[in-house]
Amino acid sequence: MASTRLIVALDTDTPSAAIRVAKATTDDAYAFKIGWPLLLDAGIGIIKSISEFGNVICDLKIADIPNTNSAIARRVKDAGAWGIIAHAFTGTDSLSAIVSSSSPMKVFAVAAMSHPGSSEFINLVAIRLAKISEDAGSYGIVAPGNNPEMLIALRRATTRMKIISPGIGVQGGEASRALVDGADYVIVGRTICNSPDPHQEAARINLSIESAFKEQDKKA
Ligand code: O7M
Repeated sequence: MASTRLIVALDTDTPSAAIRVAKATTDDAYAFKIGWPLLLDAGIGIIKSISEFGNVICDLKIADIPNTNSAIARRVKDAGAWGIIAHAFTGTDSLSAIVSSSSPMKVFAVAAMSHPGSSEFINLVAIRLAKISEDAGSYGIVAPGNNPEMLIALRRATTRMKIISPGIGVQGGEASRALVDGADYVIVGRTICNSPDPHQEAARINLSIESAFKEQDKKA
């Protein structure tokens, strides 16, 4: 669904559950994020299976030398992914290698994270990581939706790149707040995947986003 700002993280216990959630939320999601647990359980063919229901962003958080990064990116692209996620801390050359090997796949780089341990190192260099991401030609960055100060700072640091934000729901962030603070899309996993009705939960989040924007327009 093109107009939604919701990325559903398919963090389920089994591949069949991931397919079930993707099918149920196909009209609610801008994209589906799949990560290591699902890829290890199901194999790379899961990218094609989930693509039937929407854009797939493959979250491998790649962090290697340029040559290895390119080799990974090419395989993910050939498997049919719409987007890929890499770490920016490995430097401009490593990230540029992914960007060069990925087109037309979108590359998102991690600039800051949402868990408590992120304050020990990665978030201390977030603005530098955003600069590396931009210099490497990334399409977007990952920034925490449960850390308003960090999200606002990263939004100020980059106008060109899209921002996708996890940390919503279970990790304390609120979808509409993150979008107002500068995210372009929010990533939601457990709140949707563990719900007895994933479609209803995703629709509720989309509705809360819509009403927050209507409220903002009224104030403007
Ligand atoms: O909504 P949740 O908390 O159940 O899931 C959040 C998802 O976002 C989950 O797939 C995490 O791996 C991911 N994520 C974070 O929670 N925090 C981060 O800092 C970064 C990510 C992420 O997606 O990085 C690309």
